[in-house]
Amino acid sequence: MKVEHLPATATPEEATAILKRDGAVIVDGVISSPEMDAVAEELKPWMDATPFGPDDFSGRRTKRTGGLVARSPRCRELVMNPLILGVAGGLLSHASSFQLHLTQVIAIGPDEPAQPIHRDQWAFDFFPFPKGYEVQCNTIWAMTDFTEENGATRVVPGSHLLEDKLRFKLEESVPAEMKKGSVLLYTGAVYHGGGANRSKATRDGINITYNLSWLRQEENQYLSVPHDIARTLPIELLKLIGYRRGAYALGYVDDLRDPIEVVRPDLGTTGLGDALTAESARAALKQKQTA
Ligand SMILES: O=C(O)CCC(=O)C(=O)O
Ligand SMILES: [Fe+2]
Repeated sequence: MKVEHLPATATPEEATAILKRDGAVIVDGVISSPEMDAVAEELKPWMDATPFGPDDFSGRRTKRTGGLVARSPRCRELVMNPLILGVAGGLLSHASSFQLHLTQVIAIGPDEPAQPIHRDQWAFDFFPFPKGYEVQCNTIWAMTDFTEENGATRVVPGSHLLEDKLRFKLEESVPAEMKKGSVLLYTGAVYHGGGANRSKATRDGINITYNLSWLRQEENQYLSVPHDIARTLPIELLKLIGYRRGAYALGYVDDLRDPIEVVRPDLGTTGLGDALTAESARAALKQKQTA
């Protein structure tokens, strides 16, 4: 039992198939080590200014730094990565669209004990979603190498299809070991948790997650991204952070206006049916590959 690795040349379909089968998959080297160092440099002042967590679940030796769309142009690229969007679109294709759920650097400090094993979808007030109906596609980008010793995320492969509210011992999970620049993808239903950090250095990962557009976002993107910054973002990213309707009508503004009009009045109403879908994510990937 381990988390399967794919090369960065894998197609979204290949990664989605393993994600659906195992509840988790690692794509190696999605960006290079120097590219990740550049991301880390951009994030450092924000991470330095972040306090440690307030409770055992957040981690009292762990720092969680959010607001990454507003704070880090390089993280916007990670959020919009075509391969990742293709996988998210594939996993969540049973709904009409998906959106950005949260952005958060998770820096697990030395001597932090393991986080309790959990499902991320428990954030939705522990609603018992039907088995196989995934509501989230999650990523953790390795900012440092992830090793069992330094607190690599622990995963219970295949557990996305088990009963809800189970309790697992750490020995029943495996560490998602990977190199800096690699990405762990895992579903909202798979049981997992941050590992214990027994090393002398911090384990840094960037948690970027996506969820179905009819659910509430964990990180409030409208308040985390000031309008002055939102105005400057690419349209596809604006839509992804929620400036569009989810399903037919969710999230409209006053007289049935498209929410994107509020920050980009120049665009006018783009109408219904403009949501980011698995299909549009795949088309964007193809466009990038042939460019
Ligand atoms: O940092 C990690 O490896 C995982 C953290 C996690 O699962 C969470 O905070 O929900
Ligand atoms: Fe989690």
